[in-house]
Amino acid sequence: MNPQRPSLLPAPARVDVVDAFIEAGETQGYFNRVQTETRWQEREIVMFGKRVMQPRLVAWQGDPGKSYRYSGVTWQPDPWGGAVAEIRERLQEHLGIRFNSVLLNLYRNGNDCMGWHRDDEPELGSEPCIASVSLGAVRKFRFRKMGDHRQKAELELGSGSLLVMSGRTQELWQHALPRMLRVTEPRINLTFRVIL
Ligand SMILES: O=C(O)CCC(=O)C(=O)O
Ligand SMILES: [Mn+2]
Repeated sequence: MNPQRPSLLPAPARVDVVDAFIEAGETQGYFNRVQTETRWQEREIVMFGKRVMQPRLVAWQGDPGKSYRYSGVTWQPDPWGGAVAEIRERLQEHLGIRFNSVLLNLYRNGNDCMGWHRDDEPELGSEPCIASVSLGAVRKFRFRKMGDHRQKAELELGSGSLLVMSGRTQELWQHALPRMLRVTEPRINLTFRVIL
């Protein structure tokens, strides 16, 4: 995939980026449709023993029965939204992978974020391929190596971009979406996954 550009992370991890997976003329339409078609939820999570609101809105869509444990909560998927289903078809054409679920995040502004984590839940299997499509505000995205946080990488994810994490990325690296307080516009991110 995308042989012009080498993987952002060294093997056996693998990260590929396509800047305009969704063309510029289509991104605003997709953003609006995904925003309105999705049942967004504001969730409470427990952090360091305290109950706090997650700093973003979230939703989960997928094939029936593909439930998913995330932050200690078991989610039953909502049905595929129209725009999200179209993006899933495009990903199948591009990657040859039929994703059966997607986690949706709505970052209302630069104050919303996602902390360091790995997408390494057992239901994703070993060496999962996770396809992340971004719409809206440009945000930084960071990686750091497990066991040696001095090894790191950073990139900007613009509207319409596709980031694909595969190989042993989830085992060896964490990723995060940091706060960017000067960002005032919202961003939607869709991480498509195959749940076994
Ligand atoms: O918003 C992003 O780009 C990252 C989302 C993410 O890492 C996740 O949903 O697991
Ligand atoms: Mn993640």
